[in-house]
Amino acid sequence: MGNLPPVFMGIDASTQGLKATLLDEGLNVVSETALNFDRDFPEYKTEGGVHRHTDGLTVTSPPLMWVAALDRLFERLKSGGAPLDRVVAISGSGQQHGSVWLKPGTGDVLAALDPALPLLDQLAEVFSVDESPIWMDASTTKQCRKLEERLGGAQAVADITGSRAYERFTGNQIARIYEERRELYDATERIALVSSFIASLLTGGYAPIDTSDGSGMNLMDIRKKDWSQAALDATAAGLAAKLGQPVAGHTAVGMVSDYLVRRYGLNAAALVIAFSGDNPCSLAGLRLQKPGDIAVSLGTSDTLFGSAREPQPSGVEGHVFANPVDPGSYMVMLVHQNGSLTREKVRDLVVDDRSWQTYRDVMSRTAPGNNGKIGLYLYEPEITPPILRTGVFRFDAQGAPVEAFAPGEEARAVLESQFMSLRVHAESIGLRPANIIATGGASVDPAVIRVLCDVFGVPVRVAEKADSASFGAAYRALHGWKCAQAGAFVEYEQALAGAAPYKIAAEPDMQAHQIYTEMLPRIGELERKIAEG
Ligand code: XUL
Repeated sequence: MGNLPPVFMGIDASTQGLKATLLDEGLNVVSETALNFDRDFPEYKTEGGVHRHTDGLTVTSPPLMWVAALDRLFERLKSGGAPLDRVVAISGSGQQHGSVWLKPGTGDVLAALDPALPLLDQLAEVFSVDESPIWMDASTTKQCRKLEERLGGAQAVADITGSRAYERFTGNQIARIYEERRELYDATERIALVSSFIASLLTGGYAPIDTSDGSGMNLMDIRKKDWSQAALDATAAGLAAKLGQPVAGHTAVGMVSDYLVRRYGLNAAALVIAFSGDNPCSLAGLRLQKPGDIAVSLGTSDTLFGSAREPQPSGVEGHVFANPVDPGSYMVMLVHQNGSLTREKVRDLVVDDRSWQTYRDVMSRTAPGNNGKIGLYLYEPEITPPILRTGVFRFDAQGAPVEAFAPGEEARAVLESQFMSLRVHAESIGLRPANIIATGGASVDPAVIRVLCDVFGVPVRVAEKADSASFGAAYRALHGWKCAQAGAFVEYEQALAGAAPYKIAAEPDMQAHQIYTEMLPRIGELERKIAEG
């Protein structure tokens, strides 16, 4: 490679597509390419990258499609003149929880790939389960209850694995296949996650699961960062041997295969750094490292995540994962189902022109705290906290239900209750922000940011880049490479010292913050009342 500047590559295997991002050492994009499964691979007949089954609960994707997409991704990079010969490290992000089931001998097939042929031609026969269960699958309630029963309840499962039993979590998906299609389980040598599967295609051998994505399986002891024997035993017999040993997210899991070097001209010295899940990669992409740095992603649903020193898992809500860029801390994540769609519904009720500008004017007729009025807008069943009842629930300052609010009160109420609820539940699993980075569609709206900032009482910065998972994957490639070069762990912050700081979008008004802090207990109480009907 001579003295040419190094390049770091991130591969993002999301539900809907596959993307590559190549960065230089200054973290500038030098090349990018993206494929969409529905559009670019119509032969797999996916919608949004998935197959929804007729039971309404089972959701899968064909793993062979991911193989075909990796072929095409490298072809495009090569034909587009991407500097593949300068890539010194590759890492990646995968949709979490999905599993890839491989027949005995797949490791040997991967090690002996013929560079004259695409991967697709050589890997068509390696899958013992040809439709991979993915995170959207909700078919495993029975297996979830069984796991909780066997381990001593939801809180006990959370205390070990970081989360109560969730339908989409891989262990419960494995349990279902073990129970209902035992012959397929027995015909499987290795169960990979989407992340570790793509890494395996790059190294030409079974790549380990990283502890961060491995935390989304209900199988790992999050403190020991190794499989929990009790969880394995409660899931399926002989499972440890099929999973391999998990490794920390910054670990170099191998070199790129001879296949990639010869077929696409990849640099033979390029390291593959453990792939991880998309949410852990977003944490890396937003450069959250210090406990107290919290990201709030304001999308269809709102996600709040950050790093925490001590795990404080809940048997009701939220997830604790291993931190992908800091083996000494944890990643905590909450998903709030009623996010942007709910805000937009309220906006359309309150302002005729459906604009956020008018919304802001209407909202400014009221003061922070809404004179004690609280409205909970649950158009969708809520995940955090779990509330199946839908509807709009409005209360006066004394907590008595009321039918309607004035437009200004309504406009304010939805934002205040959403963010006060996020704060209540973040605190209940040990997240206390010192800084917030807002991202996602609604993060550009000053009214939204104002309330978010005052509720949490900390400065809010805004990250404009939408695809934090792909950047996170490339940043993790750089981080893992620096650790490998140093022969020791290098702090993530130090590895990314060249990154431009985020701009502050709002500083908190501490008087408003005090009002919200006093209202917090009422939010928790009203949520409990609604959940109980
Ligand atoms: C996280 C989750 C999704 C997937 C796909 O628990 O299920 O965010 O990772 O993005």
